[in-house]
Amino acid sequence: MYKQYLDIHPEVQKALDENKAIVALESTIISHGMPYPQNVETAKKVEAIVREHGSVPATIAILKGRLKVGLTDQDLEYLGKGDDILKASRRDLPFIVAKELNGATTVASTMIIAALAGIKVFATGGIGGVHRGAQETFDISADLQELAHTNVAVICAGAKSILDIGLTLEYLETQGVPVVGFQTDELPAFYTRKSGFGVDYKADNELEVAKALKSKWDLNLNGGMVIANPIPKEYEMDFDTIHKAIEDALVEAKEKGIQGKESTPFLLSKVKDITKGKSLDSNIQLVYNNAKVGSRIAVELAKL
Ligand code: PSU
Ligand code: MN
Repeated sequence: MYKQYLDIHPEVQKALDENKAIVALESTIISHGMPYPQNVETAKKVEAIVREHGSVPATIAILKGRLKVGLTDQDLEYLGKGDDILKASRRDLPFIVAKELNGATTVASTMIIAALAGIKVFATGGIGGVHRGAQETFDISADLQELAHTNVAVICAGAKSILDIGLTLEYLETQGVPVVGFQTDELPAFYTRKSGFGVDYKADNELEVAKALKSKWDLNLNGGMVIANPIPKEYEMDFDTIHKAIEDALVEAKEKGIQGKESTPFLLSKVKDITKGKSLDSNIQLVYNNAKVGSRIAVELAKL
């Protein structure tokens, strides 16, 4: 049934047929997470890095209601520039598809579409989580529920402190989602390598992650896994600088009454302005690093 909604790029379909390594990539980061033209340049380079490390990239988005798995450069350009691209999480999919609209997929909806296509590994920058103040606002990203249920591994750079990292970890524990540190005992905090929070397990290499994924899914333990890969040291931001920028951005969001799906894009863009673009440079580099590790994990998984 669902197949009639999917457009799988021939290169991705070939890789699926031959059981080759594939890495899914999201599009909210392109349309709502970074400014033009850096967003499109980054999206193209991420695909190139995935290839360099042995996997086929499959960037996911919804174009005129079609669930696209694998995009052309023109599609990427359109997602980066277009002004009619909705941020599409799980709850948005039915209407975007039925009304034949355009949607940039979040971590949650990218996982859904990747799973429909049969892709098991997905690399991105950061996942959504439990927002600070969620005790009152109830702002908890749908990404966490998706991780609880959908069988896709997500390689990210940890949780940034626009979120309540402690509550995000509690939520993931309750939902049975393993949080794995890639070559680290400490959960990275996106722009920085340290967060002050530990991970559940440390993986020393890609094969270890692949084996744990295979065990999880062989045992019918449905759901995803968070593989937290720290930003390379040379691109890390100063902890106090980024912390202050995030605090200021949060104050402004509150004053302006920003909420719901606008919250994450607003905070990312404010933090970028406050840091005079430095946070964007870090953001781009950590995504590249995740594309590399994600690609290598997919290669190992395809061999098991
Ligand atoms: N974190 C980033 N960049 C992003 C996002 C998160 O550093 O672009 C996007 C991802 O697509 C993620 C979404 O799934 O924001 C979470 O949004 P929300 O909190 O509204 O669920
Ligand atoms: Mn939210």
